[in-house]
Amino acid sequence: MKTCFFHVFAILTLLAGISPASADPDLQISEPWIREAPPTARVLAGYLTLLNTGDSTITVTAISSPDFEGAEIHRTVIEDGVARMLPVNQLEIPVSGQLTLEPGGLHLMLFDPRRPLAEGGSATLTIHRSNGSNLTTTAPVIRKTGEDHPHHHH
Ligand SMILES: [Cu+2]
Repeated sequence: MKTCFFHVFAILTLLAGISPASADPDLQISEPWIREAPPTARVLAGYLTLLNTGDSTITVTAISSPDFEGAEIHRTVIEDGVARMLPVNQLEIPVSGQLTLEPGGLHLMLFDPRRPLAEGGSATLTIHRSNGSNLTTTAPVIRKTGEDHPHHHH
């Protein structure tokens, strides 16, 4: 049943004619990206920044992707020195505010890619608002090493 649901969802998305980067007058997406993972990885992490350019608070109820079997918004918290991830049910972006999903904080967990995703590729992300409108963006897959230890070239 789960597979069926996602199939129907993917078809509906296609029927709706949503282009890779649809527009929303109140919500802007910047710097979407997905961290490259080994080909056998069943979970990838995605990041982006959401900017509210409208005149009322924006509530994001979910972020999904037709390129994955499932997606969840998580928050990383440190408890007793151990990093844990907690599911986040919704995101609120205040007027003129922005919210960034980034390594070590809020992030998108993307489960079971439907096709190989390596650096140079990309996946579609769909942002679902509480007012029923959806916004899609294309997130490139980027290879990055340790989150806190960027590569230095000498
Ligand atoms: Cu997570």
